[in-house]
Amino acid sequence: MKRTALSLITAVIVLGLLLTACGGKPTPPPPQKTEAPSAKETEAPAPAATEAPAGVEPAKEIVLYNWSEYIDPEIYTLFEEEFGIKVVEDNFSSNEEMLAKLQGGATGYALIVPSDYTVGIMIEEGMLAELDHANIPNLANLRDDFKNVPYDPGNKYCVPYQWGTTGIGYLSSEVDEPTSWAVIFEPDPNSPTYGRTTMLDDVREAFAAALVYLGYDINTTDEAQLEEAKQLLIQAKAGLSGYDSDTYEDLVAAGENLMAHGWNGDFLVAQEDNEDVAYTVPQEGGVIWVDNICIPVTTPPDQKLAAEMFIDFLLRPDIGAMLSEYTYYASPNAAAEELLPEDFLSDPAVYPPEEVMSRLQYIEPVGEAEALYQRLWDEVKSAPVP
Ligand code: N2P
Repeated sequence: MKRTALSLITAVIVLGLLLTACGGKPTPPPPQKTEAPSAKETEAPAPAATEAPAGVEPAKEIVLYNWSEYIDPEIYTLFEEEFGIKVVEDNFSSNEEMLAKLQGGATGYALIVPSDYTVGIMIEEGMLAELDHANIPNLANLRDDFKNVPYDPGNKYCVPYQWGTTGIGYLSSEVDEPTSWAVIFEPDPNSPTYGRTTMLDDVREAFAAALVYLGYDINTTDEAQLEEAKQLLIQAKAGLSGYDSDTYEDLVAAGENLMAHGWNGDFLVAQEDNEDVAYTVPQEGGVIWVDNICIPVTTPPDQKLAAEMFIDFLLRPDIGAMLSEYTYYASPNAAAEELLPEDFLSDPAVYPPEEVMSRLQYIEPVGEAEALYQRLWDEVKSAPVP
């Protein structure tokens, strides 16, 4: 059992000390392409008051809008015990779903967890509140490179939550390691994976897989390249049992499916149910991402204060370690990393070796081409199975 194997309060601290002594440090992800902020970004509407007005009391309940199975529920219990603040969770399956919901006027979410490129979009659209760092002293625990991510320099709006990669998970007892995305994009009716494979229900992730297989930039805005990627995604449908971003790893662990496009940590957690579940990044490459915890600009001051207290709580070394032990995703928190067990820190599926890192790309905002991606994705989804 990976999730709760250790009593974090005790055993992990001992392990952490041992690790520090051995100098066991994972490889950091490469810096992302830095772009000068666009005119639009610098003109983004000023966020709402960043400091809670004097005398404001934290709200007694806040809602966290998060990806599914992306937090140890025990963290809510510990937070409520200490601060008397209840955290209620609601889930989304993609950045686009979360974004559309907020753009549609949904309020009531004090905390959201967008990926890197979506943070960029939300800052530009003035959708995020500026964080009051005075309420988040544990920001100091972040690893240096996560204190200055290009989409949010200086953690002005968000705090990195977990990071990971996108590749292919498979049942190693039934199929060979998929070394190329061809296993998805050139479906073979004679393969055992035919009809027992899923892809993420996620526009940018799906296009990234197709584009990387074609050898194109995963952030291309070239219409001809995107059209080619669309045709490939339609071709892949013949071998798919569906699109799924929430339960795909469980279906592989159960042997119902044999392969899935998905996120590394989800497959690693599924190894608890079936040790034959494995994860790989195909030779053509894959996606590297950082998810972040942020506060929507519409959040009232009492909820914003409670949300900042929760962010600070997550940044504690023991809570940060608890989070990564549960999700099996890498932590951006240096102090938490020191408490994580050696088998976690040395797992190449969690901390990709340099050879894999060199094949990974970040998804970035594509500006006006976002609508084009969405239209082509709708066409993929509605196309008949070839
Ligand atoms: C957790 C999903 C990970 C989010 N179930 C990938 N950005």
